[in-house]
Amino acid sequence: MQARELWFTENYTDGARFSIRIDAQVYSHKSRFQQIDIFDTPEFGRVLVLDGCIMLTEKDEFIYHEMIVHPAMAVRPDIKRVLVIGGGDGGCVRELLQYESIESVDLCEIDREVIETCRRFLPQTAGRMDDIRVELHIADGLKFVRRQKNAYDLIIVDSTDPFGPGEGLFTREFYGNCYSALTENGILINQHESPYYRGDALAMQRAHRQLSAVFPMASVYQVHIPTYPSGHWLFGFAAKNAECNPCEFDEEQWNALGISTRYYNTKLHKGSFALPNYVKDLLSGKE
Ligand code: AG3
Repeated sequence: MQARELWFTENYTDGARFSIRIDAQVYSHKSRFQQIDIFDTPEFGRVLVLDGCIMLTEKDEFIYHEMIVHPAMAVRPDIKRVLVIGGGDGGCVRELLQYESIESVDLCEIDREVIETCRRFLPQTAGRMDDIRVELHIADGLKFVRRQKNAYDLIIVDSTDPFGPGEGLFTREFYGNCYSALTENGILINQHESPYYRGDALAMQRAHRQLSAVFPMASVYQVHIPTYPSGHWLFGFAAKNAECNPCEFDEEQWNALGISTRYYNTKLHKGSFALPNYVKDLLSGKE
């Protein structure tokens, strides 16, 4: 008799889906905010799924977490105080802690159960959240950031898609509060959705519009993440200083830090800001 195969499927659109074969369902629970699932898979290792959307897999999370952290750190090596909003899996925290120059990392995650679940089942990302430099805040990022003024050199918005608990993290009001929470030359990095499928592209256009309304410099860079819709994903890079150029930085200085990365390097950093024409058109509102 043939063993029954189990598959997890994320629906991308009415006409496209992505499936991964499952060895075992490790955890499944509905928290106050969302459905949390963990699977073991032969192709991607352990996988974290929130509300039916893949958040990370052990095999490709390094791409996302390196690229959401290192470009800002290369451009502003003097960053000392960092706020991560979302990011309860700990992947951003792990990458940030590679910098000895960072003094504190505040992690503001709305769903305590995401942190607890990742600590239990995903040590690869969550393993460094107990570091002395890290402070956990279980709170709504929207409200948390409203109370901070001139407090952070870098804010990283490591959110879910703009539905459910992540929705408020794509609004102009939120970006405005981030602006005030940042120090003078502060930088905001956010997960900026995909330009490819229509629904994702609309969300990413809206995010760019709202960010550009608040920050004098709002740009976008791209990254390849095999387990996200279309594999083509964007991050936003916004700065309070209009003169900030995310492609102008001292490559040698970053390389001398000896930070270990499997995806990021300073040449790729520069290249990732070169965008396809259709993405440029989407961003300028032409498409
Ligand atoms: N943040 C979620 C990215 C969006 C994925 N979307 C999707 N699969 N439809 C990931 C958090 C990793 N720290």
